[in-house]
Amino acid sequence: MESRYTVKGMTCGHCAQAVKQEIGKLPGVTEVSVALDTGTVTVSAERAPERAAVRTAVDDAGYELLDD
Ligand SMILES: [Cu+2]
Repeated sequence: MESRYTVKGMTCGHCAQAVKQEIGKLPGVTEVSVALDTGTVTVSAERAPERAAVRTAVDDAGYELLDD
């Protein structure tokens, strides 16, 4: 299944890569894609990761998960 999040502060491919890498470490996540223009992060996973875990991953990458 897919979940979408909005992340603040990503400006380039390196930012996107950092976020992809951290979220990609979460259990069950199979794919992470980033749309830089909107800050939208789409996560494919066997089951949706806990929002708190996604928040921590985004924090670890150095960015901020926005509440929708
Ligand atoms: Cu960047």
